[in-house]
Amino acid sequence: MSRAEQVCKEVMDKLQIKSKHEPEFLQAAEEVVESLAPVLEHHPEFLDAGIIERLVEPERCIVFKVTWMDDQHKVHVNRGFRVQFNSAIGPYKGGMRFHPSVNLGIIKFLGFEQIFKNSLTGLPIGGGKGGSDFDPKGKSDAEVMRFCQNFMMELYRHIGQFLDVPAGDTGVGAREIGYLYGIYKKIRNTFEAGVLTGKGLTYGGSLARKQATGYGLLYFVDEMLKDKGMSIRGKEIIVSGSGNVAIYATEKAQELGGKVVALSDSNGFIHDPDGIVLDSVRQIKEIERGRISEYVKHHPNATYQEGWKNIWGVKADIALPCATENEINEDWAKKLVENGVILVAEGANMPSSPEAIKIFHDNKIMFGPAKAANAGGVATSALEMTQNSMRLHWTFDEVDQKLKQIMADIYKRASSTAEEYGYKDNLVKGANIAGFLKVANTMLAQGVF
Ligand code: NDP
Ligand code: 2IT
Repeated sequence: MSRAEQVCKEVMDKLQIKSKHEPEFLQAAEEVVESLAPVLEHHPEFLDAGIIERLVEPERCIVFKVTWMDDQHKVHVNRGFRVQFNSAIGPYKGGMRFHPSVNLGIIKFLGFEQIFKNSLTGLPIGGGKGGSDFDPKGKSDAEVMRFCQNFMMELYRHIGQFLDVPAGDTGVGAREIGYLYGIYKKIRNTFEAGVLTGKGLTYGGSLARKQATGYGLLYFVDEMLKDKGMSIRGKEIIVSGSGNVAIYATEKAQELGGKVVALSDSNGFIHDPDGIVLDSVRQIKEIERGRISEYVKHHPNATYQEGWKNIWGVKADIALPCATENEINEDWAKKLVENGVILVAEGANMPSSPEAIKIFHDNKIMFGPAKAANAGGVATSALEMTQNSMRLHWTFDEVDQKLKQIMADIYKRASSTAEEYGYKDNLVKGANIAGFLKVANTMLAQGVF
């Protein structure tokens, strides 16, 4: 075993013990650390500076109580989190997730991924993530507002435009960001627009941020296909989820000539062989905050099936997981391959298990990993911060063009890095290595502390 392999093994052995109750974080760390041995062979200075040991330990984890009152005046207590993982290349940056499954391990996995994703964007943002086990589903606007206000009552002291800039993620959209920003402004008595991104357009939000993750994913897919002499036109596509990422991935896929035939939520999935009518989905999910099953009432050719993971049994050319982590396991990956899928790209964070990724690679399926493929959201958040600093707005087209260029650059960097290190066509390795190099070199330049 080389010195590099030895160090990677020791770091992971220690982490397995220290983080044994954080399986998602261990999964994310394992994949990155496993990718790095060949890089470390060429860079003993990273080993001397303890870069790997330092990378897997968050700079700061904040866990706090959030007390709020529902509409019946019943008192509830939730847990709030902010993990400030790595600030080498810029202020901590990453979304906040409100979902009952949230715990420290989930936020650590998301914050860890964010370090490399943010590095890949080429923009000056460090890695962080936050959230709460609060479930916004079924809550009134007033309840969500009271929760957000009480959440910010503690979070405000840990964030700032030059310190840590949260945004949305699962369960946190424009409504929540509005409430969070309003109360932050009140507590601080200052209009510090750059402290949050994903804001409304009337108070410092960027055009195209709402669309950015989904659009960016399709720009990335377009690059992957173009590289192999193919295009999205005429391809049948399945997209899991029906939230922010899924809706705008579907919109761009349709614009590029693809046919999206299935979408899901956490209850089940719809299959529309005529192609999904996005206006109906928007009405149900964005306006009524309803269930995807309602779609079939308006579209008699479409079918609804309980069990959201069964969406991976639908035959298609392209699969875009855009719901949540570990939604594609080994068996579903085999099913996708059996059904003739040619490309899988991740809109969600870590939606494919390591075994699933291996199946895709072994079967020469084009695979776009989350860190690269869904980086358009956070990249556009960084563009929102830029506009806030300049105190001006770019047009939709200007932001969209920048996003397209960023996604093309990420694709080129991930694929050329993969090739350089002897992993041609393995974008998992390419993204991990390219994302790592910028952060590691910066940590080296900044010294040991
Ligand atoms: P939303 O809350 O807008 O939508 C999530 C969607 O996934 C909903 O349709 C939800 O269904 C469905 N879902 C199915 N199973 C689960 C589950 N177990 N846990 C949570 N959701 C589930 O979130 P986003 O679209 O913003 O995020 C989706 C994924 O994309 C996440 O992995 C997120 O981390 C990632 N991401 C988001 C970015 C962003 O800018 N928003 C940027 C980059 C990545 P239901 O309505 O039934 O809950
Ligand atoms: O996972 C992600 O990259 C996000 N949820 C977006 C983070 C951001 O700061 O825009």
